[in-house]
Amino acid sequence: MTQLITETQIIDDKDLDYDVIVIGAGISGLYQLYKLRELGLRVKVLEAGTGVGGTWYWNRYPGARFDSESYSYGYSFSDELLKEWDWHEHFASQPEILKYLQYVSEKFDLEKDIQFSSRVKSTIFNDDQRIWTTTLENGDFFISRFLISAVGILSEPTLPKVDGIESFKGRSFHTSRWPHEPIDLNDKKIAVIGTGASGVQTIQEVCKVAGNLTVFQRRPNWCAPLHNGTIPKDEMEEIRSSYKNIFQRCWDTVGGFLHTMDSRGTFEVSEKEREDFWEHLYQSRGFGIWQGNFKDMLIDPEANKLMSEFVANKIRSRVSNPKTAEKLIPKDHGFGTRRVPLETHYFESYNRDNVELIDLTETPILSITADGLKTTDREFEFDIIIYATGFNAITGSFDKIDIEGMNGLKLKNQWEKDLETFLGLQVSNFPNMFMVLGPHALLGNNPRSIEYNVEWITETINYMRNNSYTRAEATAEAVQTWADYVAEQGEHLLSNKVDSWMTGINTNVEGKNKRILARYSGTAQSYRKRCDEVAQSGYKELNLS
Ligand code: NA7
Repeated sequence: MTQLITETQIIDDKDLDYDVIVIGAGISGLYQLYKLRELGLRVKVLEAGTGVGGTWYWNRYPGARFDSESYSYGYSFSDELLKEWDWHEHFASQPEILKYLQYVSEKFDLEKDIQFSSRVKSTIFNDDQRIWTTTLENGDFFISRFLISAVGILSEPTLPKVDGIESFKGRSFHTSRWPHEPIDLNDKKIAVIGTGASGVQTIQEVCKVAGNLTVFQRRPNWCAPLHNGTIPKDEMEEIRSSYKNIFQRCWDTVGGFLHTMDSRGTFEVSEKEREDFWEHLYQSRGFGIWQGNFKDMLIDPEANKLMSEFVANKIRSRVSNPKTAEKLIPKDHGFGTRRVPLETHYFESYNRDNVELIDLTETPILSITADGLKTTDREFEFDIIIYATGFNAITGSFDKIDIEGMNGLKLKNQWEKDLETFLGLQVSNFPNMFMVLGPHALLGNNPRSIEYNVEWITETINYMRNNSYTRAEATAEAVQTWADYVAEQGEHLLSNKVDSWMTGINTNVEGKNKRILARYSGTAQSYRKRCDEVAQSGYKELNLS
């Protein structure tokens, strides 16, 4: 009887506002919309920004650009798009990337189903009716069968936990909240706090025009040369004719990059061969030095130590002041165990007269003041403060939304206890919610992972509709098995033994001080194999009904 009542309460598809609500209009959300439309579904994408682009809409700081080769990062799904779009740099800058995503959106007429300036405040699942009710900050709400988060893994910026941030009289910006209008940096006294990938890109650009640039560094990162270059028309034609191979290569590598680990071990070659290989990688474009190094470099501490010393010597050779050079060499983690920022004359920035490096481990920041910043050692005056202080990564954008699943359970609370998902795509207790790049999904060269995630989710929804299913919820056993697998795959990696956003650490966020496995760190092949098996078995682990 209960069963019958529950059945009759399930809201009919025609009474829904939409079949699917997608949160976010970045690379994930745009493609998700495109794919769901192919199924003939009614989809609404809710986007907080005023335009498409996600990460590439928000991160407008000077110098923002890809660290993956442009042609390996764009969408692969449309031959027409590949034919039409020309990349102008091997590693495109933010304005070009944003233009690309706007082009995609226009070409496929996506905007008509995207509602901008619409930040989602809450979303609640009703199990009797099998619907999600998603409410915006302005109070508008939408009822849908499915909810798909496409919120990005690095989209919730965090500021340092120091006093006085509000009191600063000059202008200040987080890198990912850079204003849309041009900012005059010429001859200004500028501070950059933070030396991750965003800080490095900002510093090497801003130093060229600033009157004075003071860099506040807590911990240095291992950076390596990007070796960017323009792509002349004829080279672009060559790239275009190789797209099939390019995407096949990305499909075949463990992280979806064009680079993959060398089959040799560090100690299987002579010292000369090793040095020559590293020199070659250091002179080569992109992530090869990180993702295409000896196969044991990110696993074997001794191999990693040797590689780190190689890069340390490069830094020493590029920075004139030996004391500054030592400060720029990481001492608390080995090369490649945190995300490697790729740089262009970053280290040479510190040879300029207008650039000063402040080591916050020696003289921590006490407060931001009306005129600038105060450390334990000095007071500084600035016109502009740039916070390149990172993100509440992976779960931050979920935490920002009040997501309520079965029996009033909040996603935030569930994940605070155990950060667990099924394939990074679903969470138990949150039926009909799918995630693109959720925790423990495949990361790497993200657009490659995004395309795979989006296609898997689309197929799943298609299967449900074809079989008249209206509810999908990952079983607790399936979630546990995936959590165990993620733990096992991550065990041997040195990167999981250091503090970084990849291990869930952010000193500016309450409770994010304990290392966890925030990402899946196995291979793309084993990730996709597992997802494919789930689909082929008729989604048993999703408990469809
Ligand atoms: P990251 O890589 O998280 O870097 C943030 C930087 O800010 C890092 O150097 C931090 O030092 C520093 N930081 C954070 N909080 C503080 C405080 N309170 N005081 C001083 N310094 C601080 O973020 P990014 O935006 O650079 O890059 C994120 C990802 O985007 C990147 O990995 C790419 O995948 C693209 P710490 O190392 O914590 O000592």
